[in-house]
Amino acid sequence: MSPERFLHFSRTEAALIHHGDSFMPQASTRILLAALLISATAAHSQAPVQTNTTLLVNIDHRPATSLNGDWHVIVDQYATGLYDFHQNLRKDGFFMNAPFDPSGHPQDYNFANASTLRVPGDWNTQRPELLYYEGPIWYQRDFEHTAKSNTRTFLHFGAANYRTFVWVNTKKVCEHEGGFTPFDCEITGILKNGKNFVVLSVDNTRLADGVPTLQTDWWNYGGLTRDVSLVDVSTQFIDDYDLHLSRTDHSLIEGYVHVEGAPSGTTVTVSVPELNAKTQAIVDTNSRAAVSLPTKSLSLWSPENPKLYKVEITTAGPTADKTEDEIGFRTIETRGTQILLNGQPVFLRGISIHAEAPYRTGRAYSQKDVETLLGWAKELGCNYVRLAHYPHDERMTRTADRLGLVVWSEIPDYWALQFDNPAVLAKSKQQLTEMIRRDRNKASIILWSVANETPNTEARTKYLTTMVDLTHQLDPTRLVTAALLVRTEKNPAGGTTKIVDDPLGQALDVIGTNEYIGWYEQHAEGADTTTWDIRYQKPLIMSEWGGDAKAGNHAPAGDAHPALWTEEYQAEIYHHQIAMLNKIPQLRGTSPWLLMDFRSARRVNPGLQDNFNRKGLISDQGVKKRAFFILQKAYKEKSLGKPE
Ligand code: GCB
Repeated sequence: MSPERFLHFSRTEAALIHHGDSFMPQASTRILLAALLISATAAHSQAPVQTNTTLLVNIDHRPATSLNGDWHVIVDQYATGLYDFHQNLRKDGFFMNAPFDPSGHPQDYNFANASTLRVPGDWNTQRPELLYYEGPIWYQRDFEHTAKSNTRTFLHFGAANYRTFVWVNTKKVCEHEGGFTPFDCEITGILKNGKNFVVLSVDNTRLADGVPTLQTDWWNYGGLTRDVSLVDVSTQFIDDYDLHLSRTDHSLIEGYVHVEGAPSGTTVTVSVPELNAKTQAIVDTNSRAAVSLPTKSLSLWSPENPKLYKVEITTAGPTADKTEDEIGFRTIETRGTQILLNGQPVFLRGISIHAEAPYRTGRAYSQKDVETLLGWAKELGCNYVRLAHYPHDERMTRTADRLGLVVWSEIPDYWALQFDNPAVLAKSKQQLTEMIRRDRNKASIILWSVANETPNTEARTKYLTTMVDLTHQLDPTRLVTAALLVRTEKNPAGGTTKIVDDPLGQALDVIGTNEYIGWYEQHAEGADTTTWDIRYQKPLIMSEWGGDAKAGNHAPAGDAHPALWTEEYQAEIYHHQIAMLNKIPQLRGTSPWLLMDFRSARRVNPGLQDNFNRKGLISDQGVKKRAFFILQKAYKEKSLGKPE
């Protein structure tokens, strides 16, 4: 594929940023994400693309008008909606949504007559001809609006993969890069009473300088993959807060509330009615109030007791705002090689999960998808899930909160990013910031992961150490991890030694390592003669291990050496791995690869893979493979791993 193709929308976008006619600067004065990015921009010539300046949190508890449903779409492989025949930016692009007049000027598009796609939902699994599509698709829909005084209105996107450009009533309102995190566009100034319309273009073209980059082992599902809504807030509104338990005092809730647009001196009230606890705090010149809320008889959140409290946050004054959340309170920290949840050592019995929809395939987005996936994790005996390799739908972390599953949440710093490219670093920082901002009040999340299987180079280590530092800075209450590659050497006993000494480990609180003994290397029995040399005295999570099996593909009964791809061979891998893992003293968790088969363009072996990675313990059609029951037994009997 030519580099031209990858640049397709980079150019478009660069042009759009300077397209004065249709670009409306954000009204918001808050420079949350921008602050990070501006510093990156100042230092480096290549400007990152993020232009949003605010991001509402707790969106699922706010009164909102859903814009889910059928949207008109135009598949625009040549970006004709933006460029004329000489590749000049069009003034009459599709964003104008001009009505089609058969007797008027010839026009190559007509949204009113265009076919539709469902939102939320990737486009690939909605139409057979879009399964492999990578490029821009235009979306359009009308919506009604009634102006209210003292109100600001935002268009909120749960996620859109990968780059999105948004116009309302022909004015460009925002753009966003990153396929798995939420973003807002403020549209207050351009809304009309009555009928309005939104036109947007989503482009899932893979980019060499994207996050993730060109290679991934998952399907590049494009489109408006999560909820879209219209949210009204008052002119001063609670856009962000962090309420968590103090590590040193398990009866004290602390944190902050940020009130966008609030002058210094504005009062914020935080209360937990069930605990009869209430406090007031005053916002400073940064519109932020430090919160300290003592409680009595607080019941700590844990997998055994996933207690959530209703928390009310209100502001005073003429433009008062109010929001309610359900929050669990717990602490997470490390002590030597232990992970302490609420001060107690814990072993994480986990499974890795992709956001692949069970049964129908495609990107998971619904409550049903989430409950099926997490329901299976519970059935397996898990107290932990690794949500790979990007932030999942917010329903996932909400439901994990409710079900009592601790979560490893990750940004797609996956494989070989352009680690020496500052513009890429800015994109990673942006996605990390958006992930933490959305989910920082979820008790389930204990680990932020900054990367998966990255090459051990100086540039990589510098880049990811910067990411770890930023994570600690944004959220000092949680642990930071990454899934590292390990080195292999022959050992004197004739087996292999796995050496964990990736320099990135120095920066991490918890070491994650992936290994595929029995699949990409050695036979399953190789695990019996493998020893581990871990050069960090920190907790270790075996964040991936496993192998492929096609559900229903069985070895002959009594076969002592089942062939690869059979359920029996996958089961062998699990047997031998479990025995090996139990010999690693500092092992504090595992999340084998993975719960359910998922679509991947790299997996093209006919009859076995057919564009699916088959390392699931469950097939994409919900069929449990033999290895599921082996892991289930180990987890239920607690015969895998020790908390201390
Ligand atoms: C890995 C990757 C994961 C792949 C998996 C595999 O190490 O982290 O994304 O899907 O291996 O199946 O090869």
